[in-house]
Amino acid sequence: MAEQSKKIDKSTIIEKPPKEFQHPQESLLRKKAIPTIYCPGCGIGTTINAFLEAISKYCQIPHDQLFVVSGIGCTGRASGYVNLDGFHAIHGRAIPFASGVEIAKPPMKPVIISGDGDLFSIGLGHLAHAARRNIDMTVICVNNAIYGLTGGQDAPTTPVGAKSRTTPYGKISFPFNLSHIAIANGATFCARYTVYEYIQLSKAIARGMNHQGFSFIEVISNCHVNFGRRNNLGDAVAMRQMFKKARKRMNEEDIGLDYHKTDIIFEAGKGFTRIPTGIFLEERDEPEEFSERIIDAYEFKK
Ligand SMILES: Cc1ncc(C[n+]2csc(CCOP(=O)(O)OP(=O)(O)O)c2C)c(N)n1
Ligand code: SF4
Ligand SMILES: [Mg+2]
Repeated sequence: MAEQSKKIDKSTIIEKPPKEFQHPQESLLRKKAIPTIYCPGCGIGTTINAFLEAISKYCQIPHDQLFVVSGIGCTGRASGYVNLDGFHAIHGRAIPFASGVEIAKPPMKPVIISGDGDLFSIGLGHLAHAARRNIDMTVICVNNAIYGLTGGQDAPTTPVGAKSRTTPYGKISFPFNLSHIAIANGATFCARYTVYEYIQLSKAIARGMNHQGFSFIEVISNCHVNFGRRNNLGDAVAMRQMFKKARKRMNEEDIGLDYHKTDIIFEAGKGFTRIPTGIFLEERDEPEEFSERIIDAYEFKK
C-alpha cells in the first residue's frame, strides 16, 4: 500500500510550455511573481493583458515613462505582475500616490489599475478630487460588482437584488454608476468595456493613455467565484457570454448629457441584462492638465 501511494500520476504534471506557446507579453510580465493569485478565467487577467497589449501595440508612450500603481484587492495585485516601474499602495490610496508621482515628475504617466471597491469605497474622495483637478493619469477600474479578495462582501457597485456574503437575501441599496461618477467629477476621457470586448478594451486603454488629463476606463469583469457563484451566473465562460448578450454599444452622441443612459441593468435570477459600453466622453478641447497649470503658475511668479 505504502509503495502504491508513492506513485505519481504523471497526467497531473504541467510541463513547461514550448517556446512557441510562451505568453505574447512575456517581456512585460514580472516572471518572479507568477503564477498569479487569480482564479482561472478571472477577468482581471484579461484586463492586465489588454493593458500590456495597449502599451506594446497601440500607445506610443515609452515604457520607462510609465508608472503603474494599484491599491488593495485582487485587482490591486496588478502592479506586482507587470514588469514596469510601479507601486502597490495601501487600500484606497493608489490615486494620491500616483498624483504625487505625476506632480513631481510630469513626464511620467501614472496608470492606476485597481478594483471597484478600492477606488469607489475607501478611495472615492481621492478619485473625485483627481478628476476635478484633471491630473494627467489613466485609471483602469476593474468593476466585478464585489469585493473579490476578501471573500465576496458587497461593493458600492453590487446591483439591487444581487446576493453577496453581506447581502444574503439580495442587496437593497442602489449601486454607483462608476463612469457617471468619473465624468460628473471632471474626468476628460471616459470609456467602458466588458472583458468580452477585449480588442476594443485594449484600444480604449491606449486612447485614454494618449489623452492629456484624467482618463477613466471602466472594465466590467467576471468574479465568477465570489459574485457569479452566489447569483447563479455560472463559470467564467458563462459570465462572458452574459456580457456579450448584455453589452450595448453607445457613443457620445447617443448619450448627450444624460449619463443615466449608461446605467447598467441587473435582474435577480437573470444577471446583467444591459451593459452600455463604448467611449462615453473624449474632450478634444482639453482643459490644461494639473502639472502644466502648476508649471505655468510657478513660471509666472519667477
Ligand atoms: C484599510 C483597509 N480596510 C479594509 C481592507 C480589506 N480589504 C482588502 S481588499 C478590499 C476590497 C477590495 O475590493 P475591490 O477593490 O473591488 O477588489 P477585487 O478584489 O474585487 O478586485 C478590502 C475591503 C484593507 N486591506 N485595508
Ligand atoms: S476571487 Fe474573483 S476577482 Fe479574485 S481572482 Fe478569483 S475570480 Fe478574480
Ligand atoms: Mg471588485
